[in-house]
Amino acid sequence: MSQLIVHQIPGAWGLPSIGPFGLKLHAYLRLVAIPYQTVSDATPFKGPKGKLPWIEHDGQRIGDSEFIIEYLERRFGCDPDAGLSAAERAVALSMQRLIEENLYWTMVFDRWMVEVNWPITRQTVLGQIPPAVRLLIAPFARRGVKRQLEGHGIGRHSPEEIHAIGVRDISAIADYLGDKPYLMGATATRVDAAAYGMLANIMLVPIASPVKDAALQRVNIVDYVARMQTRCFAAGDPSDRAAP
Ligand SMILES: N[C@@H](CCC(=O)N[C@@H](CS)C(=O)NCC(=O)O)C(=O)O
Repeated sequence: MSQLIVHQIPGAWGLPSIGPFGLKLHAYLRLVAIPYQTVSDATPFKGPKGKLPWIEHDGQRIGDSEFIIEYLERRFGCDPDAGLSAAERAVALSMQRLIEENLYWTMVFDRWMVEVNWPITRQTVLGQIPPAVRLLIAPFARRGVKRQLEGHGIGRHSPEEIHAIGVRDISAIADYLGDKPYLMGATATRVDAAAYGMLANIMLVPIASPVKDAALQRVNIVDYVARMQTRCFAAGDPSDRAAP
């Protein structure tokens, strides 16, 4: 079996990927102990969906973190959600959608549209692109993201409204987590990989945001992110191990 290669947004700020879906995949792969290697791509365009992350494995190229995880579960027989009931799976999926389809866009807004954050995003998220080219294409990339935000709908709101939306999502995550170690109870499941990938990319990065401030004020979320970090990364780098 060939090595699993993950194409991702590069790591920075102490995170192995500063893309929430790439970091989710790192977390998932470590939860299920599948060895992998990463390649940081300067742009998302090479991937089968034109987005990052995507993987190469056994001659196949698969895009989208969810489709990648479904492939891995079929291919490697892993299933961190095996202990969940159908009703619990439904709740986990709803929570994941809140995180990936709503909270995500508030993070994109803060990184790309908030003036004080833009130079940091340009320097780091586009950091693989040679500086002279980066300065030329950065405004086009930024305009593309603005169009995505408007297409989603969230970009039509004021900054205050967008931040209120993000803060509500953070509250919902914190209230649902309560005093459980992981979102669905005692064990980490798929949704925790998604939640960690997003929350770490909001809370542990030098991007100013009221959404980040709200998350940092919820002690259970701060502890949860630290718990996931230890759970997933304390054992070292699985790319050092041989492929199964
Ligand atoms: N549903 C996708 C979302 C991936 C995604 O939105 N990736 C972003 C980076 S975090 C991307 O590649 N954006 C570039 C673009 O949209 O042009 C997944 O789960 O992988």
